[in-house]
Amino acid sequence: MFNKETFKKSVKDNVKTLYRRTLEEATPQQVFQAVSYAVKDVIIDDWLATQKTYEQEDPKTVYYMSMEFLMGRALGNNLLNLMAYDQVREALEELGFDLNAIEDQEPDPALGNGGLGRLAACFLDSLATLGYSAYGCGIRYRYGMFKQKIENGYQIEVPDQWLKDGYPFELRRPEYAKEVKFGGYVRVEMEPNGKMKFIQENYQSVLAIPFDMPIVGYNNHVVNTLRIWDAEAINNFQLDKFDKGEYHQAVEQENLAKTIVEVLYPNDNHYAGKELRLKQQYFFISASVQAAIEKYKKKHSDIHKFYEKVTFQLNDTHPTVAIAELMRILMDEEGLEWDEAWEITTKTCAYTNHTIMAEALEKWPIELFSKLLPRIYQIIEEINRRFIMEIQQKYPGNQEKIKKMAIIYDGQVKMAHLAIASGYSVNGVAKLHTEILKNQELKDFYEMMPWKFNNKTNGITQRRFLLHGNQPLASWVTDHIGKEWITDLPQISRLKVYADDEKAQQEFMNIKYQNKLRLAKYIYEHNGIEVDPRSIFDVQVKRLHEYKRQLLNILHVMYLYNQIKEHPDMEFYPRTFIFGAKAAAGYRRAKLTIKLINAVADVVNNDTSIGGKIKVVFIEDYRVSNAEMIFAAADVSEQISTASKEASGTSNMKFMLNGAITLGTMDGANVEIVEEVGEENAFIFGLRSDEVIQYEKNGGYYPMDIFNNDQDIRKVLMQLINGTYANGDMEMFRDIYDSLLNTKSSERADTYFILKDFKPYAEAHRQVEAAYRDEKRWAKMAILNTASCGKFTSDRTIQQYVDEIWHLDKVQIVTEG
Ligand code: 26V
Repeated sequence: MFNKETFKKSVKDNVKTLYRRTLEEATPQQVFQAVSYAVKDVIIDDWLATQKTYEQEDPKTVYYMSMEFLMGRALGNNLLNLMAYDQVREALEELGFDLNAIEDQEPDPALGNGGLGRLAACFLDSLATLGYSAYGCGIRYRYGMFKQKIENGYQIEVPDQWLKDGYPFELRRPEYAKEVKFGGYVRVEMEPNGKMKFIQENYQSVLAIPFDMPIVGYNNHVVNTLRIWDAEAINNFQLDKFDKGEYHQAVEQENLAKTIVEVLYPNDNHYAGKELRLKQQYFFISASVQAAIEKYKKKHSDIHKFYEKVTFQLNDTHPTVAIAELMRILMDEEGLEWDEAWEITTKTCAYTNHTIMAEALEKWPIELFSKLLPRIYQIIEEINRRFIMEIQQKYPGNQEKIKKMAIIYDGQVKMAHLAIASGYSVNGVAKLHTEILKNQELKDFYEMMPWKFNNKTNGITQRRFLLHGNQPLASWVTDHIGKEWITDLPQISRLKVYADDEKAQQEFMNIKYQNKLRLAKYIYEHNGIEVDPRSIFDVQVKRLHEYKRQLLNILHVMYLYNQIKEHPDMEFYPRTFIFGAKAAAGYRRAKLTIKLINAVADVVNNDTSIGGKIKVVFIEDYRVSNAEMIFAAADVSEQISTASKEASGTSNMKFMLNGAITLGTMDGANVEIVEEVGEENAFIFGLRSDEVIQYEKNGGYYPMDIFNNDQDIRKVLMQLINGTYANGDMEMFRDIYDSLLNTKSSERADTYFILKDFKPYAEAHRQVEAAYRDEKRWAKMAILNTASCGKFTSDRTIQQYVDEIWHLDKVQIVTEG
């Protein structure tokens, strides 16, 4: 159990042993380290107890395989889940420190890009809190998601050195290291019993070293493990190799190890076909699959029943080589026949699809793939051969089907096809998304194997995004309905009775105001911009991508600004438009959109003639830690993707939890948010997904008609090319102008229907303004949003994965004392 005095002593001892200093002499970073080590000590007992219970009870385990885990800071979250937050805060106060300031010393472990990586982190939290045996398996990137600096309005990428001071919540486990082999060739040998033996030769290999991070469940003593793999050279550089001509190979192995885990690819929804990325994929998958089999064999003698105790969830196609790696180990190392290995594999692996953006589909050139992973490629060829036979059996003579569904076709290995053909489950991440998969993108697969397809609408953890991120609101909720919501979010609907209660409304909006003050202070300190906390905080934070349409948002700001300039006396409720977004380093149009947002901010924020009615703020380096504060302060949640393009979205749920109101399209999980809260408590506009899909089938629409017939829109677009926001430079934003009207390139004009949705969007904004003026109405809507978000907890999502896909056993940890 947690003891304050012991904890204080432990912190003091830690600074002494770690830094040979007294607490008074320690730097803030050193205090953070000392506190975190003391917290880790508290965690270790539960961690051991959890492992022991798992060994005794032998529950089925899910391995959540993911290239990305966007964890965010651990210290505060761990303390909350350990039920030790208040005591530690007091202990530190007694030592003269502020826990919040110490939390701010922690780097954000940012081993992910956006939604997909953050979802993995929420899932780990829910798995531990619900008491399920689970491992997260991933990569310990030396450099996580880049830090974003804004210079002269442009994004600059700066390396994220999250490990430079050492990370206190990880544990190196060299005793579980695994060898991973790349390249070479496969030699086939005939064994005396007539069986073929496949031996990889002349390969390069690296040693995968696991680092474990504790995943603390809420108030239940469960501590699961996130296992991320580091790479080391296998044979430390041997000089005697020099003479044997193996010198080069030794150097190459050394380099391979160094580069393989060097950096997270900062792409989101865009596939680039880089060899190093395939190396990363096979590296962590081979190590993880080996570890899972080794662990299973410690307790079980019959490998045929592997799937009864183990399941692999593949987070998108990035970990899909797990299928072939499992086949390889079962056949080449465990000596199973193809059919036996296939039965086990297909009952072990399940796949989640996270996007329908065609540019994100992973396809590897055969040449590259077979060179890097010769044995794995052979196995995939055989899976493909058999799968094609199945297709032919089901659709005799139908070449079209083979062309559309084959795993290897046109010189490419298609990872999604491999995942669908070889897994027992394929799921989308929101109702609409799953329907689009079944009826459009993956139609042929669905027709052939409908039983594999299912939906698991995403969710988020209320423990990080309310209990930790918005402590005033969390306390208010608990004061009104008790604390059950922390582990049973649907209980939050009991707040509905307060929606019309004037006192509750005032308290709720006052908390929102306090959170807006906190964000205003942050903005002032980071951007030097003064924003009015009484203005409407209208927020769009997410990765920058054309389909998410930050461009629609900023074009609308330009339109509003024009309106105010043209009609200085018009009624206008002050608005603060807040953006936060990283663009992939090579995504030029996305980066130009960031520049445009900052250029508009420069002009609008400094135009004294509009009396501060509009402010535009671009928050630098949007990440999990500042996200928590941003959600808490938002009035309006911008969820304006082109309908059919956003698989789910999860920031929409975090905003809702914090009482922000959705301004959005009928896309992704927005559809289900509206279902829960009612259309009257959200602002919905724009084309529906079926309309978008219909237009796309017909080759698009003519944005030029809109440009010609609508002078407001025309004026805004002309301002992109007349230098209004570019100090007279008429070329700076021309690419954006062209993308909307397509005066040249071969790409379709306005691919994302920005002009088509512009006026409906402006109208929705007018409704937002009217609603906000009516304070009671707004407070009621805000409370109802918080009260209606019960469905969107990742606890519900995980329970559905457990019930409908994984079938795990629930475990209880019994601790001494
Ligand atoms: C895709 C790719 C493609 C290959 C190269 C690098 C790379 C890196 C990341 C991704 C992930 C794209 C998919 C993704 O993040 N999808 C998002 O998943 C969220 C969780 O399900 C969902 O809420 C978002 O709507 C969806 O865009």
